Amino acid sequence: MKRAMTEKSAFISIIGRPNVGKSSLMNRILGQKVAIVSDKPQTTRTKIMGIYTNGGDQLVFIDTPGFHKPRNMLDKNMNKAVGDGMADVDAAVLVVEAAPKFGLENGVPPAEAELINELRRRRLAGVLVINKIDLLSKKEDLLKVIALYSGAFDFSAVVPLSAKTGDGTEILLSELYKFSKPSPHYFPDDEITDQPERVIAAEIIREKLLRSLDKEVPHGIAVDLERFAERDTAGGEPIIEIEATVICEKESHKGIIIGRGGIMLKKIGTLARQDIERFFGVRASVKLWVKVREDWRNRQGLIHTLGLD
Ligand SMILES: Nc1nc2c(ncn2[C@@H]2O[C@H](COP(=O)(O)OP(=O)(O)OP(=O)(O)O)[C@@H](O)[C@H]2O)c(=O)[nH]1
Ligand SMILES: [Mg+2]
Repeated sequence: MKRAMTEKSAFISIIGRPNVGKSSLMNRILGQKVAIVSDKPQTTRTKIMGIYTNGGDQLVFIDTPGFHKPRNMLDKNMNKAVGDGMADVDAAVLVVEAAPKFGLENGVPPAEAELINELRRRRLAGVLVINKIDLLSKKEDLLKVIALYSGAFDFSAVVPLSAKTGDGTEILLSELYKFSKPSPHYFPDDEITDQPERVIAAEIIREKLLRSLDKEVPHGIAVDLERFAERDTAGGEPIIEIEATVICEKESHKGIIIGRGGIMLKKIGTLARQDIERFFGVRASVKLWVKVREDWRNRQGLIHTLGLD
């Protein structure tokens, strides 16, 4: 059968400082959560592909870790993933906040300035997304952000939106379709991410850890998925069995993660199981252990084992 539509594709990377809502935006466009989200900066640690197919158009998004000043080897790997995520794309979406917590009196902040330099160096087209407009109380603030960034780079479009409410995302999509070129789709039309199922499961567990823990504990956490197996129960119902080790940096952190009488770890396991069941559409069981690996974020071998390079 011949296809009536011409297929068009574009690769789009999503860049910006930590916590501005890059992953939220990609999830919102895809209509499904493929990248985890939390209120802690540096939630995303590797580049994550999200594939959006709408009729003849296929937009392949690359969500990247928040670009920040590196403090350890993991940070350096994360910043490198940002660069890798900008290679061979048709355009980049630079995400900033509508009402940033820091002032803009001193011009474009260093993280964004560096990313804009990178756009120039790579001769990449950029679309500016001003996210979190639902939090905006003063319209003038938005105008200031627009003026500041428009003066710093010739963006193809400036789109204020809210990844939370979905307001403005259609406008963004209509701008991004402009980068599509006639080409067969790179991925099957029903595929939405390049992440293997076991990575998705590990990430869901890490999301629950990030959301349940505070202070310096979340940043030093990794999840090592040891078992991901699908089997049928005696009743013939499919179930996914997951066993994972939570890696942390200090004995004191281990205590916090487990909680009094194991209550915290149990809560995290339950929250993760519920999300895993929702994502995969079958029952799941989640068993968690906690291990200390001192300073793992500076050990390339461990970073590699955990798939974070
Ligand atoms: N109010 C509001 N909150 C938002 C919006 N978009 C994202 N957030 C919140 O902002 C926080 C960070 O969102 P993420 O999507 O994880 O941000 P990110 O840019 O991917 O962060 P990193 O992966 O750390 O770089 C979360 O608490 C989100 O719920 C929005 O449009 N409005
Ligand atoms: Mg993210």
